[in-house]
Amino acid sequence: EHKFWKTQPVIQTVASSSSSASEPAEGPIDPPRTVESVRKDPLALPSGYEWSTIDITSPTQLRETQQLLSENYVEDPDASFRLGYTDEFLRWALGPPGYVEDWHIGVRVKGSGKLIAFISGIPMDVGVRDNSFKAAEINFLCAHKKLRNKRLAPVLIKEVTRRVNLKGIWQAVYTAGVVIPTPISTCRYYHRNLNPAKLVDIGFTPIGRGETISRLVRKYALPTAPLTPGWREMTEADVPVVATLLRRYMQRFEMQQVFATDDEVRHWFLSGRGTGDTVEGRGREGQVVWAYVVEDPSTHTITDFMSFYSLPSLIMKHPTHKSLNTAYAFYYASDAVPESSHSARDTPEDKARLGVRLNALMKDSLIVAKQAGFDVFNALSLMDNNLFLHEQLFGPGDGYLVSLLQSNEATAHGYVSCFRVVRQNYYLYNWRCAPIDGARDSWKTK
Ligand code: YNC
Ligand code: MG
Repeated sequence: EHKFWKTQPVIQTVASSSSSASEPAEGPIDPPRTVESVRKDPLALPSGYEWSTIDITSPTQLRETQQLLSENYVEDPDASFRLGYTDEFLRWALGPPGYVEDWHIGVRVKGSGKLIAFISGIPMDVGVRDNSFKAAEINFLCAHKKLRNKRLAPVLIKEVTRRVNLKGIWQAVYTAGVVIPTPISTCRYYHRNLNPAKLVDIGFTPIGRGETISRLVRKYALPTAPLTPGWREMTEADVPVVATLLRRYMQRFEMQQVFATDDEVRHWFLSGRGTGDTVEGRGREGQVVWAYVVEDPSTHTITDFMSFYSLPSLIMKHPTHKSLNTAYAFYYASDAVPESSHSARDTPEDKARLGVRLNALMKDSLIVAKQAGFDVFNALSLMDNNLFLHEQLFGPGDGYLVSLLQSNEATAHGYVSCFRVVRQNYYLYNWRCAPIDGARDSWKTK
């Protein structure tokens, strides 16, 4: 069992809660090391393959990576949907301030040069309870379908670890649909239907007995323009105040991405906005991230911030529909929380006040996403999302499409069937810590 993972500095077993007094403190699992002690030469690959660092500023190399992922990355169990990362998305996700080119790692076939595997890291500051540390966020681990079950993944993981260690960084964060040793947190996906006719047509939303498309259309109908006074697109000038609002809000959670610099805020919320002209309500050509603020019309104070990103899924088995246009809730912040509050210490009044605000923000996000042509809006059960998921008609991903098709109850609750990753498991590498309740967790994977 877990021949590879049992050799790694990860939490191996969940400690029993009764023994918490005798538990070691939160912190690194491995003893401290120096960069000099890190091996200098790359891990050995099976013969016929070679390492190849991917330069994300090269359109050709970006395209090769996009191609590998679009044919071989995460899909649902019957291969109906596959995550459809675009070139623009990869440039955004892999290129934050201070990114290390060396951490974008490809494997090619010697001779032909064909890219057959990939893994990436980006630098990230992580906060876990009372600690914060530099880490790598590991993502986009992918091996070509013909090279599965050959123990290539452990080689990729060890190589990215080596390259991260060479920069004096000893911790990492990552998420996966699979359960390996040992999740520190688990979140569930929720889906909000924006385009009932299409979602039914492609088999994403089941239509129960006694249900009709027109009833679903009525149920999920939205106004055509945002409702909150002062809601507008975030601009460059908003970066410092959004950064302040976000840093304060993130302290509510037990584990977070720390936005240490304003440049990171600028990157994550403004750089992925595409280059083309805005088509009224429909976004720009190649737009990945969508970010909004609420500016109080009388005081001109920025009171709230909201964002989501676009990650389409490829529809594999439908004659006409090829892409499911999916928006994913990203970071948000609001001043409707007490100063230096923690979500676990909210009073019922705090929760009620914040709930009103977040419902308004999410509703406006759904409205702009619908206007921009998104079919479905996804959100995880983390941060303060539980305050709006139900009211905004999000349904939990279930993954059991067939059984849902027979179940009236499911559609009555507005459930939308899930895209493979029903749950997202959160992991830390070389960091021991007690489990974190999903809702206390606010680091968003892409
Ligand atoms: C996975 N997703 O358990 P054991 S998520 C981690 N994350 O090891 P083989 C995984 N480990 O159990 P295959 C994993 N999937 O024997 C498998 N493993 O100890 C482990 N899918 O290797 C697995 N992308 O090469 C087992 O498996 C060992 O051929 C088996 O390849 C796996 O990006 C994979 O879902 C994922 O392309 C490449 O299935 C392949 O199946 C594939 O025989 C479709 O590997 C795409 C997909 C995964 C998306 C993601 C996060 C990855 C995190 C990796 C861990 C990072 C650790 C921190 C490193 C830096 C440290 C510092 C400092
Ligand atoms: Mg393999």
